[in-house]
Amino acid sequence: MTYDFLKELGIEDVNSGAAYGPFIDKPSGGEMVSVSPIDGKPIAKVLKASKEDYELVLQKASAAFKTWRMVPAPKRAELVRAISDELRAHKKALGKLVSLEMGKILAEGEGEVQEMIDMGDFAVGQGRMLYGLTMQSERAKHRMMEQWHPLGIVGVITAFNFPVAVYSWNTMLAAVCGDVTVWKPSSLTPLTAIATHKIFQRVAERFGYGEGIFNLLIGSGPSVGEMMLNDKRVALVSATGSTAMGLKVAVQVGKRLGRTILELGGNNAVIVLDDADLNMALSTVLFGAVGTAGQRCTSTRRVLVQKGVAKQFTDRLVASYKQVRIGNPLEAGTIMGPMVDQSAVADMQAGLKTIREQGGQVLYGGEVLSGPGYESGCYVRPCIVKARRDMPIIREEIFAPVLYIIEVADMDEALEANNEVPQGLSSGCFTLNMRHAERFLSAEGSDCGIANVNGGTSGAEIGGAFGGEKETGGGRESGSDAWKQYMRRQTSTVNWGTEVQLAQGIKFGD
Ligand code: UN1
Repeated sequence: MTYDFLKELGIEDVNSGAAYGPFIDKPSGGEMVSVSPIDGKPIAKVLKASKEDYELVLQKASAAFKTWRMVPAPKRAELVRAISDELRAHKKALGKLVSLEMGKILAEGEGEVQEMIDMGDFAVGQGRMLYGLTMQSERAKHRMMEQWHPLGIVGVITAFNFPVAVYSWNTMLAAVCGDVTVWKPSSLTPLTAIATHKIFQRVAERFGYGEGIFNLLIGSGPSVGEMMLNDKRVALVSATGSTAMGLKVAVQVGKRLGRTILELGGNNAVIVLDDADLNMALSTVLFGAVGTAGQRCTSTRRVLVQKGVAKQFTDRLVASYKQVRIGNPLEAGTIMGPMVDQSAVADMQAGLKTIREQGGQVLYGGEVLSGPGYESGCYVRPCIVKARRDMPIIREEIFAPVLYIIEVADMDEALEANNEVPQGLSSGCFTLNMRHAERFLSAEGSDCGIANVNGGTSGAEIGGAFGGEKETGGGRESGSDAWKQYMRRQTSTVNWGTEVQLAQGIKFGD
C-alpha cells in the first residue's frame, strides 16, 4: 500500500466487507480487489459477505432496531451530530479515498464529504422536527392526531459515482428517524464504504450503540442485493443506480409490498435561450457535463440552444472544452479525472459509435487517451456532439462525458425537447426573461424533479428533496420532507368523553 492517508481511515491490505456494527472477522463470500482507475493498480483487498454473514447482520440489525426505536429522536440526533463532527475531522482523508477509488477530482471528493456533513447537520435539526398534524375530529370530545414512528430496517444500495454522499442522505435521516440501516455499496467503491462505516461505527460505539445500528454488506448484486430485496425484514429499500437496476428493485420489493425509494437514470437538459447570460450558461454547462467525468445522474447531457445564440455558444463551449485538464484527480489543477473503469470507457465508445451511425456530428473529443499518466485506460476526452431531436440515442442515458447540442427554434420547442426523454431528473433554463423563467417552472414547464433557472442540472443542495420523475423512479431523498419515507405514519383518535360515537353519524343498534 502506497497511500499514507489510508492508515488514518483504518484501511488495511485485507479488509472485512461485512459488519453488524463491528466488522465480522473473516466474511466468507470470497475476496475482491479494489483497483484505482487513476493508475489501474490495486489499492487493497476486501473479503465479501456470504449468505451466512448476511443472516448474522440482519439478525443483529433486527435486534438493534427494537432498542433504537425507543431512544428519543433528539437523543438519536446527538449521535448523528457526533458523526458529523467525526466526518469534519477526516474530511480530507475520506475525500481523497473517494478520488482514489472512483476517480473524481479531489475538490469533488471533498465536496462529497461536505455533503455528508451538511446532511448530518440537517438531520440533527430534523430530530426535533418529526412533526405530525392534529386534525379536527367530527366527533365531540375526541382528539385526532398523527404520529410518526420508526419504520425498521432500511436497505441502502448506493452507486459508485456518489459513494458516500448518497449513503449519508439515507443513513443520517434513517438514524434520527429511529431506523437501522444495512448498506450495500457499489462493488467499485468498497474501501470508501469501509472507511465511512468505521467513522459511523466509532461514534455509535462511543454512544453505547455498538451493534446493529449501522451495518455494511459488501458483495455482488446476486448474493447480497438480491437477498435484501426479497427479505421481509427490510422495510424500505432505497436504491440509486440505473433504470434497469431500479426496475428490478421495484418489482422484487413490490412483490412483497415493501417500500422503495428509487433514484435512477437522468437525461438532463439545459435550455439556453437567445436572451441568456451566455457566460453563466457556458461555465455552468461545462461543470455539469464534464464534472465527475460525466458520471453524475445529474450530469448535463443535452443543451437545447436557441438558434440565435447556437453558433456562438457552441464555438465558445468547444473552446472551453479544449482547456479542460485531464489527468490524475489527486493533483491540483486537474479538471477531469478518469472514468470509473474500462468498462465505462467501452460503454462510452459504443455509445459514440451509435451516435455517429444516427448522424450525430462529433464536434470535439470522445477519444480514449493513452501515453504517460493514462496507462489505466480509463481516461477519455470529454465530447461535444451536434445532435438532432429525432436521433433515438438521445433518449438513452450514456453514463459518460458526452454532451449533445441540439438547436431549437424557441421556448415552445425547448420545453417539448426537454420533456420528450423517458427520464425526468434535473433541468435548467438560462434566460433573463421572467416570462420564460416562470413558464419553465410552471405546470406546463419542465417535467423534472429538479428545475433551475439560471442554474445547471448538477450540484443540488442537500436541503431540497432530491430525485425525479418517470424512469428516474419517483423517489425523493435528502432534504425537505424526505424524512417521512423513513417512518411509518399512525393516525390516532382518543375518545375522552363518556359516550361511544361512530364516525359518519352512524347509529348501530340502539
Ligand atoms: C448522483 O449523481 O447520484 O446534484 C447524485 C448533484 C449531487 C448529487 C448527485 N449533489 O450533482
